[in-house]
Amino acid sequence: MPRRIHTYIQRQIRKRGKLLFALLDAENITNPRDTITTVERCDVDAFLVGGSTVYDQLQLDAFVKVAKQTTSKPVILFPGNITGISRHADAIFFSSLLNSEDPYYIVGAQAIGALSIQRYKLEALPMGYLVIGQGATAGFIGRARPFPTDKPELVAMYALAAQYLGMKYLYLEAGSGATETIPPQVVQAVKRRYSGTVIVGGGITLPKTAHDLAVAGADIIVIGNLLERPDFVPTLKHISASLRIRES
Ligand code: 1GP
Repeated sequence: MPRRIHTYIQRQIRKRGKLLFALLDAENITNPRDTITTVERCDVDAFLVGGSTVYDQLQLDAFVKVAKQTTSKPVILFPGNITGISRHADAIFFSSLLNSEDPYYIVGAQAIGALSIQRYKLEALPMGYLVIGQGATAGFIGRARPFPTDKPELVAMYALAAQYLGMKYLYLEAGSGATETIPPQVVQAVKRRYSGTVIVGGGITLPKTAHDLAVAGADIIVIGNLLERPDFVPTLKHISASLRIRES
C-alpha cells in the first residue's frame, strides 16, 4: 500500500518546519466550496474532515467529495466514530483514544472501521489520541479520563507508549472550542519522549497561542472552530505566518 499522504506530510515538515491543518465539520459548514477555497488561500497544508458527533455518513461522504473537487491539498479523515469514514478521502487518521475508559474508543470502533478502510483502499495514518484538560465534546463522547493539564509527565508516558505501539502520529486534544488550550509544557514533555509527529488542537484561535505551541514542539497545529466564524481569514493568515519558524 503506497504511503502517499504520510510521505507528503513528512516532506512538508522537512520543508516548512511547522504545518497548519484546517479541520472542517461537515455538519457545520454550509457552503463547503467557498469555505475550502478561502481556507486554502490562507496557506494551510491539509484539510481534516471530521468531528466527535458526525452521525450522517451520507452528508460526510458528499462533503468529502466536494472537498476533493475543490482543493489540491490532501483531505484526511479525522473520525470520532465509524460514521466518520468516507471512500472519497485521501487518508484517515486511524486513531485510538488511549485515555478512554471505554474499550470501544480504544480498539472497538477501529476493528469495525478497519474493514471499510481496507475496502476503500484508504491510507491509514496510525495515531494515538490523547484528551487533555477540558476535553469538550471529544472527551465526553469518547469517555476520556482527561489528563490534568499540570501533569505533563503523565501525558508523556502515554506518548511513549503510543510510540512503542507503532503510532507515528500523536494528537494532543484540548477539545473543540476549549477555553484552555494544551499548555506548551505538555507539548515539551511529550517531545522529550516521543519521536513521531505531534499534532496539537483544541481552542486555538490566536496566532500567539499557535506560535508558542509550535515553539514548544508541535509539528502540526489544527484549527477548527475559528473557521466557522464569518471573519476568520485575517486571523487564519496570521496563525499561518506565526508558524513560519524553525526549531533551533
Ligand atoms: C478539535 O482539536 C480540534 O478536535 C480543533 O479544535 O475546533 O477548537 O479549533 P478547535
